[in-house]
Amino acid sequence: MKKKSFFLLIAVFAAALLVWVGCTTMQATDTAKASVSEITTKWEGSGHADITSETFNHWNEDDPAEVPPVCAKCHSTSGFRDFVGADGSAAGSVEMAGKIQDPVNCTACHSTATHELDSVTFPSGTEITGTGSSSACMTCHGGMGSGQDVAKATEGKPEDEPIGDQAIIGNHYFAAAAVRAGSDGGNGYEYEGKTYVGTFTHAPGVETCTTCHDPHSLHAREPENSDTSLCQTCHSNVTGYQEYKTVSMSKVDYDGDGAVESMYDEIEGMKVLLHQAMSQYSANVGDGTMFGFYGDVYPYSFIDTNKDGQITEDEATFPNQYKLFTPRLLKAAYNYMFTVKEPGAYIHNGQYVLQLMYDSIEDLSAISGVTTTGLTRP
Ligand code: HEC
Ligand code: HEC
Ligand code: HEC
Ligand code: HEC
Ligand code: HEC
Ligand SMILES: [Ca+2]
Ligand SMILES: [Ca+2]
Ligand SMILES: [Ca+2]
Repeated sequence: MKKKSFFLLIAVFAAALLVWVGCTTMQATDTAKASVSEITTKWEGSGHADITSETFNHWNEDDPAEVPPVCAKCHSTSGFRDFVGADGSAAGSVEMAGKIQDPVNCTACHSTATHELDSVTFPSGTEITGTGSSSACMTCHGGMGSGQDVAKATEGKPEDEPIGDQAIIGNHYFAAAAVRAGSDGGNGYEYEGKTYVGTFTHAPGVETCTTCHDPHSLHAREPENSDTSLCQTCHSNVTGYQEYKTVSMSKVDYDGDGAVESMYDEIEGMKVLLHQAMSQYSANVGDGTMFGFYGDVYPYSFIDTNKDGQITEDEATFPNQYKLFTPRLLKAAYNYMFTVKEPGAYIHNGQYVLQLMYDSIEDLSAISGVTTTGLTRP
């Protein structure tokens, strides 16, 4: 479908929806409701409406050109409606392949079935209930894997011997809900004998996906009748998204670089240390082939051919994939990717990803030589 006619269709549909939402409204408020055209404009500018994104075009060349049921829940509106049962099929499962170029439109989130949705089941198998209007968000942003997949792949195997032809395990992309839920969701690789923080509830007024994110623009909400940003009420230096990365509440030097920095920078520092630990560990086990991670190129896990501790573009090629994971390295790499592929982790649950990375560094330390001395575990 042409982009223009697609948006026209959305506009006509949106008008009808307004009446319907108006009659059935889930959360009636005193504040004047945003007009449907305002809502539609906001939505059009969001990633959910980006009909050109790889996310909605990845299967175009397949025969037949459709999104397989296992991917359709999050990669098409038709698949999401199938998942919630809005298409008359069973709820909680996807029966049919999804449509290509079918981004997250109004009818994904606005159906009786979606409005009634009040829980989410994470890939770990853990169910969280009472999730209200954030349920849809959490369903698509809950990720595709969990620490349990890593546990299964490593169970009973010697920690420091290559498993053999083992690719990196990740939990997919933008899994904000999985990170935010912390150990309540159980999606990180949690080491035995350690305890982990649960859901990061943040502060009153910004406790859920939909109180913090405008569900249509996806940006942070703009409080009504106020000149301040949603964040500024509590973080006085934050006037817009440029400053999110400067917020520092905990005032702890987690990464041990001698400076108390923002949560964002502490996480960045911990990431660098964990990458160092993983590459030095890999050089000291098996045949010494060095591992490195490169987030921009699938499958992200590569051989560091010149052993300089980083993967450059020339090394990030599919044939140069690293598949010599030992159980210990596979666990650490999972936690690393869990953090890297959720760029908002510093807002959604910084402490959880710091704990996971700290424990990964510690687990590798005897062989990697990178220790936790000077680091602080939240
Ligand atoms: C049907 C699945 C689905 C649902 C439901 C969903 N999302 Fe998304 N979301 C996606 C996909 C897919 C992307 C990536 C879009 C792209 O690549 O253009 C995305 C992107 C985003 C982004 C990144 C910013 C942007 O503009 O791309 C944010 C923030 C976001 N979603 C928040 C939310 C919130 C909040 C909700 C609930 C109100 C929600 N999502 C519900 C699938 C979903
Ligand atoms: C639980 C929801 C969910 C499921 C299930 C899911 N994805 Fe995704 N996927 C997402 C979200 C959210 C994004 C958006 C991330 C972004 O824009 O970077 C995404 C992005 C992608 C991308 C684009 C990555 C990029 O770098 O732009 C590809 C390719 C992809 N997924 C493949 C798959 C495949 C293949 C399956 C099925 C085996 C699948 N996904 C199942 C949620 C999901
Ligand atoms: C990713 C999910 C999502 C998508 C896509 C989405 N909405 Fe919404 N919408 C919500 C949620 C959640 C609310 C609940 C109201 C709130 O929390 O502000 C809402 C509220 C509304 C309301 C009530 C307005 C109000 O101020 O309470 C209308 C009307 C509406 N949406 C129309 C639309 C239209 C039209 C589209 C498509 C252009 C659309 N929505 C796309 C999630 C979504
Ligand atoms: C109602 C007050 C309030 C609002 C609104 C608010 N925050 Fe916070 N924020 C806090 C408090 C309190 C903490 C510390 C919570 C804790 O550690 O338990 C915090 C922690 C954080 C952290 C982690 C920092 C650290 O060092 O632990 C980040 C990042 C953050 N907020 C960003 C934001 C952004 C971005 C917004 C706007 C979208 C926002 N906050 C809105 C009160 C608020
Ligand atoms: C305290 C406010 C707040 C809450 C609560 C919150 N987010 Fe976010 N989220 C943000 C901000 C701010 C960004 C932008 C981060 C940036 O640009 O660095 C963001 C980024 C994102 C992104 C974009 C890429 C990524 O994964 O980092 C997605 C998707 C997302 N949030 C989904 C969710 C979902 C789903 C929930 C509920 C489980 C949620 N958010 C809860 C404030 C919040
Ligand atoms: Ca179904
Ligand atoms: Ca520091
Ligand atoms: Ca290199």
